[in-house]
Amino acid sequence: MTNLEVLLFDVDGTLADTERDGHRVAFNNAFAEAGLDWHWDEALYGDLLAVTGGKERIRRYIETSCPDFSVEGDLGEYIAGLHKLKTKHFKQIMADGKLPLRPGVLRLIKEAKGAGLRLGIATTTTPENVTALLNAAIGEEGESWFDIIAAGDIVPQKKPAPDIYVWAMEKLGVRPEQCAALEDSENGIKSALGADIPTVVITVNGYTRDEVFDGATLVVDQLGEEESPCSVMAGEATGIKMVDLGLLQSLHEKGSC
Ligand code: XBP
Ligand code: MG
Repeated sequence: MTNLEVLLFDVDGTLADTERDGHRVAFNNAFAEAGLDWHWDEALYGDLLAVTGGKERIRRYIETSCPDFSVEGDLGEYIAGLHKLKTKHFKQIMADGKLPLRPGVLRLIKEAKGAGLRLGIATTTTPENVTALLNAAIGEEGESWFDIIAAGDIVPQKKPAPDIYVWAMEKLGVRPEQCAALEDSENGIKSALGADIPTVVITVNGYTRDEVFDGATLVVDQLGEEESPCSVMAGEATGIKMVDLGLLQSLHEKGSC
């Protein structure tokens, strides 16, 4: 049996509910600033979330919804410029402080840190976005609570490829059996399982509720707090109010025996 030593957190949808009112709005603000008449409503954005990464998502939209769109020069450079604008708007939305951490996230982070576990981030989002979210939601010391921040284009292939988890574990010098991943999406769990992480807890959100989480250790609606208990949707944990370190350790023990 291998002890649980590291918690690896996804960001969007897991640490905070950032997609609908954060990223989606930032994309639309960037389109407006660039003089484009594109608008991603909630339903369209839900479909586009199948593609991870903002630049990749813009390209998919052009290919599927605006096939005649053309620019002078290189399309990849144009998309990169548009995506920079989007990052600017996302950071502003974070600085406005309207998107808090999801219930139970801060509780679990503090508990794990206090117990001497190491923490990491494994996300497809741009590193600046992670900094902006942690600064706004935790404070300037937020980033320093994490021993590794693995984000964005540092790996060639984004989730569902396992690369970002593999990269984070290599930097931390740990094996998958020492880790648990916290995710919110099908692309996320595929990535974590593809990296051989044995314990994967899913907290669903409005966009991912109906996705398939085969191989998940536990699926809940949120990590939960004393005053807002979680609901278990799949996994061996009946009657729990929240996902805490003790629960993660016992699930990990069972899974890695
Ligand atoms: C979810 C994503 C991200 C963001 C956009 O990331 O797919 O791409 O929606 O971020 P996570 P960028 O792995 O944290 O769930 O526009 O910065 O690429
Ligand atoms: Mg996510």
